[in-house]
Amino acid sequence: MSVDTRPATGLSRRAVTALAAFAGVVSAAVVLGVAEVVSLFVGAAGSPLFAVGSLVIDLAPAGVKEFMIAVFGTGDKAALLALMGILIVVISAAAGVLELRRAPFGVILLGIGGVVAVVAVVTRAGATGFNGIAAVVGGVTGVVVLRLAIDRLRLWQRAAERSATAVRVPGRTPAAPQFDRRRFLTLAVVAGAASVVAGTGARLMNATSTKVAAIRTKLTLPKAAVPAEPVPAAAMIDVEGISPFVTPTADFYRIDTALQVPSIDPDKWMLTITGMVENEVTLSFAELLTLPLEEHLATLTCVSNDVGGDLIGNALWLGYPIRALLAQAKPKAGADMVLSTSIDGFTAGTPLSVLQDDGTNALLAVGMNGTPLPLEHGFPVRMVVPGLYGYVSATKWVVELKVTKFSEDQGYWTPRGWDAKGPIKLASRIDTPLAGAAISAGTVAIAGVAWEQHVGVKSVEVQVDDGPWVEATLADSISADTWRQWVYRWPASAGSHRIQVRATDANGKTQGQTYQSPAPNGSEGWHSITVSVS
Ligand SMILES: Nc1nc2c(c(=O)[nH]1)N[C@H]1C(S)=C(S)[C@@H](COP(=O)(O)O)O[C@H]1N2
Ligand SMILES: [Mo]
Repeated sequence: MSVDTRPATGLSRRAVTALAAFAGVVSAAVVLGVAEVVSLFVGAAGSPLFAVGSLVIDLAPAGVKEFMIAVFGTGDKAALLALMGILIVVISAAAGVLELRRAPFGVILLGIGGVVAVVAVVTRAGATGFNGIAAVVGGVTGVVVLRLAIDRLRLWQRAAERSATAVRVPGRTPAAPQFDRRRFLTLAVVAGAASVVAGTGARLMNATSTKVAAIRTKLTLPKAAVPAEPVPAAAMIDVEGISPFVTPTADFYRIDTALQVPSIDPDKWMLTITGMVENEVTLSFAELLTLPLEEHLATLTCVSNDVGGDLIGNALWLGYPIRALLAQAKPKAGADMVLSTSIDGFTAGTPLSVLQDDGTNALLAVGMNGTPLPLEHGFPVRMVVPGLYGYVSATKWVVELKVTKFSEDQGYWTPRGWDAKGPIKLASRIDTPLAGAAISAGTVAIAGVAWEQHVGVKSVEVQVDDGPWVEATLADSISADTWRQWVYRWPASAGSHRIQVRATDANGKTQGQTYQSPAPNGSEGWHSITVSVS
């Protein structure tokens, strides 16, 4: 009788190497998968795979590029990606083996890969440092997974060795190696599979938003049939620190419930007008662009804007009057609301009468400050309704207008504690000096903005400490739909001072002092700051 000396759960050196290589490949999948998923939130430009590819293209000497094109023709990009894939597998497998045999060089190798990914991402055209977060998070997660996997592999290896040398009872296998084997395999398989599945899904979504962003960049909007007048100099006050009369798009506040910005291909966009109408109307993006578009400046405000807050911006919108589309649809008697729906399910309930009013420039907007709407501001089409808070009117990525009744339908925020109707309240804000600022005695420009869209602001007053209310100088009003800038030149004396502002609207109503928080229908109260003068 011969004795079987093979360990029951033994691991040859070659098997351990292969498993370490496998762990390395899994950790690379984790890097890419996690980065892809995080890119959903920090922007598709955060996705490292294509960023590294385009970095390689940028850095490759001309000769290499020509060689690639000569050999692969129009398949050169696919060939590059395939080559990158092979390189990633080989390098990450090597990182796994290195981590097992020469730790921490495996982690260092993987880390270098992560750094290359971050550099590639942040150096791409249009990318920001923020986009780099995805590769950083991916890289760190990958390193953690590699370390854990290699540790577990070592435990498994040791347990296998122990059990191989132990005196063995026939018919019984030691349990320890199986336990460690399971721990290693579970980690590697679960991390690998989750990364591949989630990463692939995220990549598809990122590819769509990259594609839509490219379509938007190439898009040229038609000229307005009804252009806005240029803003006269008298409508603007030149004081450092005051909100610019037209808010640059990059500084425009953004509020929505979208965890991921919807990506709509304008060729596939379609608006339907449904509900209580004589004629259902459908409108494609191409059709919308052939209509006589109008340009209007309008200030948009969020109902959540607290006293002194910055959830407000003024922009030049290009779009088609919603009243004209409703006229085609012919709302039926009894309807009093238009429920607009975004592609992501958000809804807003707007009074039908406001949208039909000849004096309200409610737009189905395609342009903002001279460019197509940015993706996060509703590309390709959104609503803008002067005089109403955004939550009841300014639906971004809008795809449906349902003519209905307030008694039958409600917008997204209504069952969540906000009023069904949201007319904008009269408000004013001190932009400069900043609260808590230390300033020098002498003449100090106190300046800011005041608004009550669609009603208009008639005057603004400033009070310092318990002094009298003094009229500020107002910039000219170009329409009741935009905010007005104001300034008061204050002879500041040394000491700590409280500054307050209040506005009076075109109807003669003055802002009240009593503070009200934003819910359920918008904040109220005087904006008040304290400064110290020396
Ligand atoms: N699809 C969609 N549209 C939306 C919202 C939203 O959550 N989803 N929020 C609304 C709110 S509350 C406001 S204040 C404005 C803000 O528009 P902005 O992000 O372009 O400034 O969009 C409105 N339109
Ligand atoms: Mo809002």
